[in-house]
Amino acid sequence: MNTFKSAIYSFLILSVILAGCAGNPRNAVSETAANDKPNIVVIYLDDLGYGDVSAYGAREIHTPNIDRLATEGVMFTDGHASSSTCTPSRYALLTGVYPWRNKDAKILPGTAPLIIDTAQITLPKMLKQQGYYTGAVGKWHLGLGTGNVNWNEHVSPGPNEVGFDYAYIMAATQDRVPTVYLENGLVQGLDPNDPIEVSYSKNFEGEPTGLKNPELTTMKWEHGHNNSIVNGIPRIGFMKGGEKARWSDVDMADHFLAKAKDYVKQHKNEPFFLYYAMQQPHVPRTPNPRFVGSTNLGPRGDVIVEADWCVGEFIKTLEEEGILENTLIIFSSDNGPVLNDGYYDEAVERIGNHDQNGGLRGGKYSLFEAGTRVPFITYWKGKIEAQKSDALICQMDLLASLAKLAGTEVKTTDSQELLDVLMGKSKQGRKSLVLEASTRTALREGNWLMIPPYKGPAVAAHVNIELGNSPEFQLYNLMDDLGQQENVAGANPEQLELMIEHYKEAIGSLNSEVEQLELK
Ligand code: NG6
Ligand code: CA
Repeated sequence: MNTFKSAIYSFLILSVILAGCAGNPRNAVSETAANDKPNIVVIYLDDLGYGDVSAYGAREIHTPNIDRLATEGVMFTDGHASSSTCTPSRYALLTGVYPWRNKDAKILPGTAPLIIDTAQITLPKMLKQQGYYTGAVGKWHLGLGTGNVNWNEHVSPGPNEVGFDYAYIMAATQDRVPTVYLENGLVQGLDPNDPIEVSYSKNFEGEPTGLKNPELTTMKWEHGHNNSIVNGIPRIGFMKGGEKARWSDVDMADHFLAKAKDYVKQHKNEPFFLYYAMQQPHVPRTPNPRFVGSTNLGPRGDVIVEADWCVGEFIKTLEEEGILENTLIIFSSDNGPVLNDGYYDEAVERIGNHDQNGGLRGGKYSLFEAGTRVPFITYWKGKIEAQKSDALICQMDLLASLAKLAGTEVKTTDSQELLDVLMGKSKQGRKSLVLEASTRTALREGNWLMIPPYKGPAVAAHVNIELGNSPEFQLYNLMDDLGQQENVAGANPEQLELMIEHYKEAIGSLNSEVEQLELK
């Protein structure tokens, strides 16, 4: 080959290489550089219990896809939501702030204003500042607008104003109106000639309700949930109009999955963050017909299998797009499990041998362990070594930890930087954590859990869950007694005193209900 020809060949080869790089910017950077800013996906389920996943011990429900994350990643056995209900946990996850610092961070109606301050640093905002494209798909439940939302116009502020470049959401919960999806603040499929009206105080004239028209319902309400009827399901709150925009409950999982997949495909060439907030197994449990009967537990079990399938399909997309190795997946749940949460759906009757709590006491709404200790998994193919971790960690810690991963630092009081723990490189988790249930709080320190005295029922009657209320101080040693069967406050007065002191320091004057308690 003469010099001229070989020069041409070299030029052609170089051109091919460069063209390849231009097509996929990731190829242009070294592997280490690319991994500096991996994609980050938070898969967040709604009311999934510690014992609802087969990797965590479930035998009556098979969750092979979530199990894959758990067995090939870090499976945390002491990972916590910040609260035992939805809104406060999501608030803490996205802001890195304890929910009890914000009096509005409680279960919200579908008409509530946004409770995140738009000036506040958030997980998506921080990642956006680091060059990430940020998106939310699924359940929001953090409020929208500033009050008196007009659902027929652009609804704002919302996810887009707190750091999400893209948002495809349901406003509140599957059991609350409005039963429509919003994409970047706009109700999808809305016919302007059929405007939506929403109220949480009174019904619209002539509209049927679950209370007055049980004959129109296909799912029966047990407590609450007797206002407007949509798709045969009576909901919380009243809604009129927007017929064409109303979601299909049985297609919701597929719908969110499709949006999450599209999002990945559209942003695979840049670092992206996705908050994929599934609606299962919150009520109303409406498995797609493909999943009906996939467990013997009725709809609650079936929607968990459906959610697991979604996880599998989602991972498949990352694989097909060639970005699984460059994506950190964090899987968790917003709070612990509940069986009857207001509808008759056989969750209680068909529970059989399944233990949604995985041996823990309490459940959703509770200060006992099952309220906040949830499946918590980190997975990053080729980067995270498979292991179990008993480190104490909380979803609130994602802000500071993922900031480190993204190459920055955030000033936070509550969120702790535990990136090495998330990555399975360290088992030194938190030393302490304040846990919340409604506005009640408890202190975890090492293996000790201290619950101050609270008025109120020991058991929430309808949901049949022990709330953790007692006229006495409670102290549990979780090392020997994970099931919290024995209050050892009396036997450990010094430990109790110490924890009361630390509790007061941690809570300060910020929790009004706790202030009213007479701490001995
Ligand atoms: C409760 C609802 C419950 C559920 C919960 C919120 C009644 C009687 N109960 O008020 O069904 O919607 O709020 O759940 O209405 S969470 O997971 O979003 O916190
Ligand atoms: Ca929830």
